Amino acid sequence: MTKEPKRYLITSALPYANGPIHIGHIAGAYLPADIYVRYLRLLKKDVAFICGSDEHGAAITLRAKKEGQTPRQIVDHYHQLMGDAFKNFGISFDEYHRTSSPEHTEMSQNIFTKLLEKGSFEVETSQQYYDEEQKQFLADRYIMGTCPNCSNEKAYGDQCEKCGTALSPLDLINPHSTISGNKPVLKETSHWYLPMAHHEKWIGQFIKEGILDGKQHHDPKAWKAHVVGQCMSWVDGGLHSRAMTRDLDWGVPVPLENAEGKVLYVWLDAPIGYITNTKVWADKNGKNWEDYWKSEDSQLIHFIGKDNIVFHCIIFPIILKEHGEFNLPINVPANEFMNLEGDKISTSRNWAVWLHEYLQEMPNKQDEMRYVLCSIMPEQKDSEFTWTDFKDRVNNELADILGNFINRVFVLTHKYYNGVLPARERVQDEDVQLQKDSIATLQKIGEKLEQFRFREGLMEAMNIARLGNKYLTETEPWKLIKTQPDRTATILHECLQLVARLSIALEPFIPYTAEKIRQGLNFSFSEWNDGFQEELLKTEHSIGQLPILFEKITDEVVAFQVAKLEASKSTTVATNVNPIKENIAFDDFQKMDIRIATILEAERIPKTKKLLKLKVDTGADVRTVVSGIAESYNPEDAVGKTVIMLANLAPREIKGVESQGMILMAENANGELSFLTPDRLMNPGNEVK
Ligand code: B3M
Ligand code: ZN
Repeated sequence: MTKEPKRYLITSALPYANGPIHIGHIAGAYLPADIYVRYLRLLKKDVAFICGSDEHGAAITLRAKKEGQTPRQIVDHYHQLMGDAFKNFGISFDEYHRTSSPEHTEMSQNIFTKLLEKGSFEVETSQQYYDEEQKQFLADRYIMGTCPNCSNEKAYGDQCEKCGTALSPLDLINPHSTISGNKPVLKETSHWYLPMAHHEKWIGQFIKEGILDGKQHHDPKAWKAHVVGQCMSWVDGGLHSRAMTRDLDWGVPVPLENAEGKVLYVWLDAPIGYITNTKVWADKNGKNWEDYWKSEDSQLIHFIGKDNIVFHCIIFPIILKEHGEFNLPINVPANEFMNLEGDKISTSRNWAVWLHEYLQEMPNKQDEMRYVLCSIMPEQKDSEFTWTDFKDRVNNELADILGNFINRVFVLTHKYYNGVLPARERVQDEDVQLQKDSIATLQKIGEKLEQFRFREGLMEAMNIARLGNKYLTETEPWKLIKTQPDRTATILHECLQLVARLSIALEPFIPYTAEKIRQGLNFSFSEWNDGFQEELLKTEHSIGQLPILFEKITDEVVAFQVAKLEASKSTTVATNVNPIKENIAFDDFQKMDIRIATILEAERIPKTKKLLKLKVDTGADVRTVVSGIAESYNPEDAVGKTVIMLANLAPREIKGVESQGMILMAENANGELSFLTPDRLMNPGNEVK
């Protein structure tokens, strides 16, 4: 356990291919893994960084149903979208494969068969919910009902997302089928179960003491307290058998005769995806995948979010151990959740910052987001992302501390030395101290990363820039250039070494910026340990021009993003829309005289809250219309508007005024009304058809 591993196998949770990636996912399972892997690579370790799309399970079939597409269409779309976004964001997977691939079917069926042969499963026949209208058994996610724990009426058959309790469909109060809305009936079916109670003892010891097969497997203190805590509360609560197969028509088929219509449980096949995808990568790269999964000198680490803890720390390890040949994880540094602008991130409510949209809206700002997400990574407790905080961190930290230091060093070097690194001429204590401190800081970054303390690691990296700024401010080389040019030369010499060291220290966190700095410096390096050298750049080395590192984020950008989120709130409420009305004949439609009109005058109708009396120009005449819009428009705002009206609605008397027609309005979920204004020049009387 203590011995230095020869290989690292690092995985990030396979995201469900039923929606895009958002920044909560990134902060949870992808960015920390990427930072860690980049660091390991800089240490010249042999590492495989494996991920891919999780393409099975009811989450996918549900989405497909909702969108009127096939599961295949859904997963093809999101696999591509997520893969591209990860790549663009600099998440440097060695492999991003997919669980709907033939390779994966083969791998998971082999593992299932091996366990079957070993007698690891028990067949149980039970009553399961069945939708008689749809003629299908209902997977856990297809059943909703009231959570017995917290009374949330929208709990799923496998989990209540409100209180986090793991459920089985039979636990739900008032269950209903999410496909038809009907109350399901119970019907008999057989499945293969993993009798987890048999494993309670060793898995408890594995989690709590880090002991496996009587040997110290890992240091349990190196695991996060919340991970151990969550697992132990499961184990202490007693482990129950869990079905490893499902009645579903989308998934890895159970490789047995007379198992038609049955597939592997998605939480059995998905983690096996890590194995499949390692093999896919290894085959392409002339490596042996088994070296990474089965050899004693390889270490497996899973990066995940906290909702996946039991699957990675209990269920999958049981599968791996039952199989007998695989390594178990040496650590599972799960993160907690990141909230967004005061609310839980939610795919279904569209309350999220989608990675692919961010990359589009803010091109070439990967590092700004990487920096902010790392700074607030929910390592020990939940955290929160806000756009104002994003702006502040980019402007006050990246631009004002990091960008500013590097920029000053470049400017001064070009100004006094034509971009050529001056020699150290008169070294003083503070110069020696600066190098010492920055080297010690680099050392600390490594230690933090090895402990999965990414926030602190990043803070230390920024401390190198802080050291530089402080040193410049205290030594004021621009004041010494006339009187003590030897001091100015020495100071800039030291500063340039610091900039080069920074370009190494920042590489795991903000690789795009680190590369830009090196480009500016005309500097390259080969490994992390190079950063410990004092003279990274030699005297007389020529530096180039520094590309712009960070632009300040403006208030407009913040306002745009916040407004976008707020808008998503009203669109999601609007999913409670009315069903489409019964069809009408085209003739009926043609009977209506819908036309452009202009509002000429408007006044409130006394003693009413909602009504305005309008004088409108229909092109053919000027007439009076009473309109219930006073809560959304003041009279003065209505005047002059070009609107759409139904001109041949039979006149009606409203509050003593005869209304000759109707102005057509749109209404949102909050009851706000909006005129429908044409988007190019239209005149009163122009037809709407
Ligand atoms: N797809 C859950 C998730 O995306 C699941 C993870 C699988 S990891 C093997 O949160
Ligand atoms: Zn609940």
